Amino acid sequence: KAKKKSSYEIETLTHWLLKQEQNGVIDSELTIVLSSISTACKQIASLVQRANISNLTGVQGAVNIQGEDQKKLDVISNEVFSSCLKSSGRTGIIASEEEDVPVAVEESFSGNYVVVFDPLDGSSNIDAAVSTGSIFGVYSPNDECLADIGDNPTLDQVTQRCVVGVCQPGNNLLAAGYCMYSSSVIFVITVGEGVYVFTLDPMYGEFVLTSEKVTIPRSGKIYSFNEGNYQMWDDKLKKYMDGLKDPGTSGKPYSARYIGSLVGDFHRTMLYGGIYGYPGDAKNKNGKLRLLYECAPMSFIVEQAGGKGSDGRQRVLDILPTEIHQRIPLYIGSVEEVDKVEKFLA
Ligand code: P6P
Repeated sequence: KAKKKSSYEIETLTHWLLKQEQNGVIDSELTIVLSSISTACKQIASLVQRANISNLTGVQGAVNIQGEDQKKLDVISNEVFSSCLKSSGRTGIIASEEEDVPVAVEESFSGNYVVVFDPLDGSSNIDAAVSTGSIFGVYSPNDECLADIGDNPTLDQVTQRCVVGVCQPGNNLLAAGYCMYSSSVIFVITVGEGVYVFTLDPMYGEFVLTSEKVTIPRSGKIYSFNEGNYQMWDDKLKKYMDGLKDPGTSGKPYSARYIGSLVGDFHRTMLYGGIYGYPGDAKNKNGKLRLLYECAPMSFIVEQAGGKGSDGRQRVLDILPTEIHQRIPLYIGSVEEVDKVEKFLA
């Protein structure tokens, strides 16, 4: 007889991960990697929520490989993520938005998973306390990429092998997720069997399961683009955008919602439906978002929720990265909405 679930029985992320392991969905090494990622997110959540108090707003005074001013919290969040992953002992290679090249993790003694992450996406919003987020993806260990590298490999040799180990298509993702630092701290994860949402209970610092097998509506009349770039878009995209504002037979045009923080805009799109887009434009033909640690993890999640992630022509998860910080245009959200923009762009 199935044990009756008491109404007070709450499922924490730790419970949930152990259940996935017991059910053979993930192995014990990956369980530890994902648990260490959730620990990093809790630490970043507390740093973000106290940023103004502990004087951690503002810039670090350095510029990252993206040519963006690194915020103090960008650097600290990257260190938090890296050290949590290294101390897990199960991570072989990490690739971060904040690191010029992938890093081979010395401390790894088993598992050797490849973890890609943007430790604090949307950090330009921190000073105004607008939602930000951490995004991550986990690939299978790529042992052969560091095998027979010889006794004293040069840094270049190791780096080259790591780039090979990291550059995998999103189809290879074993797990992906994000943590949104907003009015509440929301941890979203998929290990390939649906999307699960956990909310941080600050009373005892645990992520508690609040939604399971989340599905995105097939359509939605919310669009999330930075229309400030309209003049630089190609005519097909302008036509699509103009059409969204036409009340048409329904008498109601689409609504525009744009936070300027991918995790916030994506999470709302996944729950309410609609489309988020960061198109290429005349100045940046590949747009702004990075394939490896922004577009691919978000596309894995949205597909697991029954949605679609495209670069305007093809499925994001089919794209093989050729370099770790490569950018692609992104159109992601409800199937019918992404289909619609693809038709205009064809
Ligand atoms: P723009 C934040 O810098 C980010 O990478 C995403 O989180 C966000 O969606 C986008 O860039 C905002 O870019 O050009 O509209 O300010």
